[in-house]
Parts: sequence; structure tokens; C-alpha cells
Amino acid sequence: MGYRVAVVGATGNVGREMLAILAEREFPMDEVAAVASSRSQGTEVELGDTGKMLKCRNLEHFDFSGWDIALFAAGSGPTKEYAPKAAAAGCVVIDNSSLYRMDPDVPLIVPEVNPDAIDGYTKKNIIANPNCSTAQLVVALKPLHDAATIKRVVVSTYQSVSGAGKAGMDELFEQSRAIFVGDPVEPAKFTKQIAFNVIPHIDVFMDDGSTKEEWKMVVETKKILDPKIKLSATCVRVPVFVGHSEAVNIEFEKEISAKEAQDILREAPGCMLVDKREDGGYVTPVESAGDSATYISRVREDPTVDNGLVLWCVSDNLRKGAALNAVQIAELLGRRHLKKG
Ligand code: 11C
Repeated sequence: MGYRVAVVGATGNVGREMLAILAEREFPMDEVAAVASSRSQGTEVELGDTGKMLKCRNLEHFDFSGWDIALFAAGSGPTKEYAPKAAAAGCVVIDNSSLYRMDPDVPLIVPEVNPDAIDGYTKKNIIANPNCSTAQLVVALKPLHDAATIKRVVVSTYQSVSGAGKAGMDELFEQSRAIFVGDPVEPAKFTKQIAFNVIPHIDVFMDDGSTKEEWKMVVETKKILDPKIKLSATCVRVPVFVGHSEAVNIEFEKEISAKEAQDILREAPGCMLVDKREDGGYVTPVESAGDSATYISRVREDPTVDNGLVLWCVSDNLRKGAALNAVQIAELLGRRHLKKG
């Protein structure tokens, strides 16, 4: 016996990836529903590459009662309206938006990092999925924190355009084409030209001059991993279609060598160490796309601080950063709370 699972926002980048990962990981399902806004009603989406086509159902009229789990990838507006309705109908919501992440009554979960926190989901029947740039970061930091206690992190991100949805991917493609044929370049989704450029601005500006993407990395890392960790982030959009990269400087309380860190990361859940210290002996976002791991390369000591390390971390932002993490949460929920069969 399996679950009845609804994917809300099924036609978007993340929603499609959720369907693909449910199929790929053979999540036990008796029924799966693709749910989307009225604009997409009747559109067909495939359940991964199974060949099974699902006709999108209208979120406005979808009755969540009798459904076990709803994976929401619908953005904050529709989520605000429909997630509480789904939760009240007895369906556990796993939400990919930023809406509930900092709600003290909603667990914010990365299964490799803080699985026990999921037990608090019953307060609202909602579980939050972190921001993509946070998810891969905490997967890499957790085993190192356990070994040597992290005091401070300075992270610079190199975030792909798929983080801004299909419109972001289309804009990179269209601007690249326009530049090649000599057409004018017109930014729309992004604030400046993204093709052959980088933009140090993701999400809205905050009062202190940081952006909300940077703020999310700070507060989400504290909630998931440890409130004592200090973190400074600079988040940058780069002309890459899929895969976020991060250069991470870490200061620890205890001494830890690069060799010790490599040995720890080689065995750590969700991590894949590729660190050959030779031409090409590291992972780039293109190689991470379509994969589940958080790749770690370029681990080295930072001689400018006590107990410092630097590393490079890459992951598919649509998978570990969003859809895969959501399905892993559903698996964890199944193992610990919603047992079937
Ligand atoms: C980006 N990280 O790359 C964002 C996308 O809070 O879930 C995800 C935003 C979020 O633009």
C-alpha cells in the first residue's frame, strides 16, 4: 500500500523535477496528482520518464482531503492561500517556498542534517524545504561541524539561472542568441544582462544592504544546523543553466586539517568528494546537473585564520536544492510518522 501524493506547481521547473524524482526513487504511491494554477489546467506533465502522463488539475478546486502528502512548489502567493487548506484537510504539506521556513512551528529540514526536527511537523502539518543555496551548504558543513565545531562561515555563491525559474533560463538563452546575432539585449527577469556577465543581486534588498537570498542563507543555516554559527554570504547570479556553486571559508573552534576534512567528507551522507588537486580534478555545475550529490572539491587549509578551511561546493539546485530534498523529506516522514503497508 502506498501514499496519495499531490505535486502542486507541477508545470514549473521544480514541480517537474519533483515528479521525476518521485518516479526515480520509486516513492511508494497509490496515486499521484499533478496540480497547477487554472492557466495550466489540462496541460499534461510526465511522471519522470515513465511515459505516464498526468493531466494537471486546477489548484482552486482541488480537494486535499484523503491525500497523504502535498509537495508544494507553487511560490509564496498560492502557497499562502492553499497550503493551510491542504494541511487543515489532513494532508502533510512539504513546502518549497520561503513562506514558512522561519516559522517556529514549522520544521525546516535537510534529512542528512536535522532529521529529528521533523517530529515537530504536527503543530501545523507543514514542513519547510530550505533555499537551494542553503541546502547544499549545510550538507557540506554538517559533518565538519560535528568534527571540529564551526564558529564562522564566509560564503560566496555562483547561482544558476534556473533558480529564477524557467523565465530565468529562457532569458539566458535568448540573450546569448541575441548577442551572437547582434540583436539588442533586454533584461526582464534579471536586473542586468545575464549572458556573458554576473550579477551580485538575488532576491530583494534588505535594509542593511544585503539581499534576501543572503539573509536566507544566514537564518536558515542557523535554524537547520546551529544558531551559534556566524555566517556572511554574498550571492551572485551567473550565466549557468543548472547547478549552484559556492566558495566557502570556514573557521572552526578546534583544529582540523584539510586531510581530515577530506576523509570526513568522503564518508558523509549526501556528499561526494572529488578533490584531485590537478587539472580538472574538481566538479563544476555542468557536471552536477541531473545528479543528487553535493559535490565538494578544492578542500584546503586557510592560513589567514586559526583553524580555517576553504572548500568549493556544487550541487544541482533543482534537485538537492529543491525537489530531491522535498522527496527525501517525504521519505523521512514515511519512515518516522506516516507508515504504510
Ligand atoms: C535562486 N535560491 O537561485 C533562489 C531560488 O527561497 O526558495 C529559490 C528561492 C527560495 O534564485
